[in-house]
Amino acid sequence: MTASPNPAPNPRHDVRAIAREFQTDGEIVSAEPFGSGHINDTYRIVCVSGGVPQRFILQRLNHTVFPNPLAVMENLQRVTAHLAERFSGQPDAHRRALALVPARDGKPFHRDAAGNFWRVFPFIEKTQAVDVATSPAQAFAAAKAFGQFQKLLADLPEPRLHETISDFHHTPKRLAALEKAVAADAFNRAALAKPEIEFALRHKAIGGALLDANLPERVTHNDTKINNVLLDDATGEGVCVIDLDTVMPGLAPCDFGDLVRSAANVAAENERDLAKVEMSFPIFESLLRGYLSEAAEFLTAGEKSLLPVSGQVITFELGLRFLTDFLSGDAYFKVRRAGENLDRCRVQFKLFESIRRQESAMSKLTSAI
Ligand code: ADP
Ligand code: GN1
Ligand code: MG
Repeated sequence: MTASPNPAPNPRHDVRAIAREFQTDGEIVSAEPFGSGHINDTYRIVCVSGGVPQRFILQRLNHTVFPNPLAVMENLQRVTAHLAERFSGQPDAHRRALALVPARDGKPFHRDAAGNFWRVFPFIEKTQAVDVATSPAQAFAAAKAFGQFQKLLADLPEPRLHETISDFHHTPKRLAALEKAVAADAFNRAALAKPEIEFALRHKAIGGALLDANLPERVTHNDTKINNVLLDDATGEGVCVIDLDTVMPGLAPCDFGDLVRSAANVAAENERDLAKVEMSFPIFESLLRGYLSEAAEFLTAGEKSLLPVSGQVITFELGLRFLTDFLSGDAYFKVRRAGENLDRCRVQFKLFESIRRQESAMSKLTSAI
């Protein structure tokens, strides 16, 4: 399934005028909402210079979600520069690392009069982002790209990256946030989500499975859903890892777990027919093989042994986050319809059960590789 357009471009933003604040050549001939990310406002811009069109991504950083935009931009500059250096000299190097187009004043972002932070990236041509993996080969390619991403960033020079969202994958704190939202019930929605709230409390024990394992801190992506890697139209290979706002210190199995959550679910993230939701074992196997094709050389035995449970943890955690957002009036994740965050939560909890049922098979396979 190819990423569908974002539903609600914000009419308050004059995106063409904002695009003109960046060092792009020529006349801006179009600016359309693009992609299906849940957080930022993303537009595809076409500039024409000397009759030649060139495409860019123009994006407003969601500063409600990322309270320190300068820290995000600093991380982004360091990470993209490091990746560019690591890919330099290799075939297709210019498509492999996300790059920033500077603003006219030389800064890596433009701040508009309302205080919004905007940035521009060259559009990575001849690629697609998919919301659901359509084949094991596609899952392998995506997981390999994220494994390579962790590998290439292992020697990012000091200092430690900023934590752009604190406790992002701290599942017990996510549960505490849910409990707070239930107690406040600010939108009178708790009664609509009684079974889901009970489910969350019943399964809280899974929350510490990665955090309590004393794993090494690494530079991780933290948002490895499958539509955050661009796949080559011709070869299907993972070309470029994108959406780098959450790249920060983290745990390697969290990245693998989010891949399982997003790519091994055969149904859409907001599917209403829960009978369709399950984890595909062949996709899991391809994710594992793809990820390990790059990560096996640096993972510790402890990290590797937690890969089979990581999908459960991150799926449970995202279920908590969707539920909390539903109860809090949909302030965090973009929604296209009323109740969408509750539907998304139900999908995650159903998927969690499916992943859990397959735990011993996943462990057996992981030990055998
Ligand atoms: P969000 O944080 O809202 O998910 P993303 O940075 O992931 O925002 O961008 C949303 C979507 O825009 C991506 O899933 C992808 O489809 C598309 N996209 C983002 N950057 C690029 C790029 N440089 N080239 C091509 N497509 C891109
Ligand atoms: C968000 O930005 P996007 O759409 O790639 C979210 C992830 C969730 C994901 C669920 C910064 O990712 O944590 O797993 O939605 N990103 C942030 O689809 O919260
Ligand atoms: Mg994204």
